[in-house]
Amino acid sequence: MWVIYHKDTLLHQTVELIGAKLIPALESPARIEAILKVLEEDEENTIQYLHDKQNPDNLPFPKCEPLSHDLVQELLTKTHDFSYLEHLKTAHAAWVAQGLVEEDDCILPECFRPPTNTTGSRSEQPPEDIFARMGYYAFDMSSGLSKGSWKAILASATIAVEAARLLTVPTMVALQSPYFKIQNTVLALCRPPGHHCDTKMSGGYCYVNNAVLAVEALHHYLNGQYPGLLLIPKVAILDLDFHHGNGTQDYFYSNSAVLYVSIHGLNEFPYYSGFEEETGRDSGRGFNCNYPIPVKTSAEEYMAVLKAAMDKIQDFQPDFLIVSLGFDTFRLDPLGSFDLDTEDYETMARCVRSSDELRSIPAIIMLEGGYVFENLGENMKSFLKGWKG
Ligand code: SP5
Ligand code: ZN
Repeated sequence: MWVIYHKDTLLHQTVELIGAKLIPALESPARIEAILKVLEEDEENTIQYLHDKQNPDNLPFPKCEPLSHDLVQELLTKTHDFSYLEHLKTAHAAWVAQGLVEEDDCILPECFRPPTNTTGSRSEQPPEDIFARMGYYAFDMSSGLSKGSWKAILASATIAVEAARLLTVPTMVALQSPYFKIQNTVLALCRPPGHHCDTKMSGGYCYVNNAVLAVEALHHYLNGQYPGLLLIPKVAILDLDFHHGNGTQDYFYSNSAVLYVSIHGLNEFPYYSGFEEETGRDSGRGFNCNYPIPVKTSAEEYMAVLKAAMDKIQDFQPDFLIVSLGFDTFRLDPLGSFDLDTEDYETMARCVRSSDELRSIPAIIMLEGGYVFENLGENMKSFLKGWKG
């Protein structure tokens, strides 16, 4: 398995309000470290360390079009609000400069913009006050910013874009590499996660929507490869995180070239989306599919739902598949309530790859949530075992 990792993803470290308690955020660097450790132990994995600028020769694929930082910026500004990105980049330093917090502190929103405030244009605008801006650009208290957050957000975005590049490496160039072995899956170790983020609001530990970026990056690379043609690939996004990916759904809601399918906890965070009747808008109607399922759902019940979801995806005949994978469906997860155990992830992945057709779709497995870091590595290993068949 090709695995993409960047050490800067570890730089983001925040606190969050759960219940009425301020605690170190469950979405921690330890999550990635735990997964990476297990992946590194298996020599069948090829881990691409994106930060390893010194050693580009250990890549098993040709560096035919190196990923540029500019491209990540371009795709970010294409998909997210510019002032929002500026805010993510500068807010922490601005608070420190104004003496509101110490450099090692994390900053959190205080006051959100009430959706019922319809008094006029001023309330629509981001407030001048940097303290107030945190609430304008967030929808919950799980989206703090630390000193290293922006670097981590950028690294996470870069991993998503690189995953798309690796899936679209031009075949002719690729075949000239003695190392090349055809792979159709890339595992993107994104952190922070992305699926709760829309174009201008962070929440649920998400700041930039990595799945959205990956789709845009697929467009970019495909069209760069075949100039003159406008290729619009069909992309299916299968969201297996315990929580509904409101941000991803929202972004593609009117888009018939992207099918969003999500299985998630009924009446759970983010609470205001993820219902069955959300099926898409305008030409996107029929291309959004939610499967909210109740607490304590067993592995057996879960797999039956997943089977239905995979039938839907197979009917769509996608050119690419993005799996937004969260391990907060694990039975011990503090934020989830399904009853899935480590071996169930193998079954889950087998189900995602249960036909020749499904197996042939080039795919990005993209990390979203999952908070029992002690079990994350084994759960990922189990999923990849089922994926490889
Ligand atoms: C990426 C991701 O998994 N984000 C999830 C963020 C969830 N944060 C809020 C958790 C609130 C938990 N409250 C438990 C209530 C259970 N009914
Ligand atoms: Zn989640």
